[in-house]
Amino acid sequence: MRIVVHDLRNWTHDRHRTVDDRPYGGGAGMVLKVEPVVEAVEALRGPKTRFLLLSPQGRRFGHEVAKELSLEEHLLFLCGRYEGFDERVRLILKPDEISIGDYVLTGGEVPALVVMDAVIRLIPGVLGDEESARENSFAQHLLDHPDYTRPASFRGFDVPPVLLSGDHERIRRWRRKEALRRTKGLRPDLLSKAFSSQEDLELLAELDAEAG
Ligand code: JCZ
Repeated sequence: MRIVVHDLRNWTHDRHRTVDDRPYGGGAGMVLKVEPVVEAVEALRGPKTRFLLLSPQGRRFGHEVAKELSLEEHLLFLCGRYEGFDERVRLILKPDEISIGDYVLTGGEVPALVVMDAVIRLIPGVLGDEESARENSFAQHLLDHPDYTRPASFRGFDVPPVLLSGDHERIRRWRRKEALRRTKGLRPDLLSKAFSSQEDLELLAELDAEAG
């Protein structure tokens, strides 16, 4: 894998290497100029390039999009600053526009890093087997189960005894139940998307039966 950062100013033609200008119609802030952006992207994109633009107007980035992008040969991220781009950038380059969430950042670089990090960990062989097995968690629309490590007791807070039992089947079932508990409590919206096996339905019934 190779990560390359490009400077838009390399595709300017004036001696000040100008990439931004004032918006037609007036108003605060600056807009990225159409010529350097279009020329840069045309120079950098090839037949196998997936071209992405990070902005709050994009479709929402999540696990499904990350999986899709992890299969691509070449990703090209266009990161704006200031007020964003001359609209003709979108009309000419037809980017796949992506948002990492409903908040406004100062530029597209941080969103690009977020997308890159989420995508890179899904590329086969980038992380070890143990970590990639955890892909299952969000793939199944569930939050992770709680984890503990030594010591077995700290300030009166004990590790759940089942985790010390050595009974792998009981541990697996406990973890699944706790993942369901967390998801039900913190992100019920995810649970409604999750595939529920017969075991999940049993575990959810157990949670319902618990007091509190
Ligand atoms: C350029 N401001 C690019 C993207 N999800 C999200 N929030 N904020 C952005 C973003 C903000 C920007 C630019 C100027 C992306």
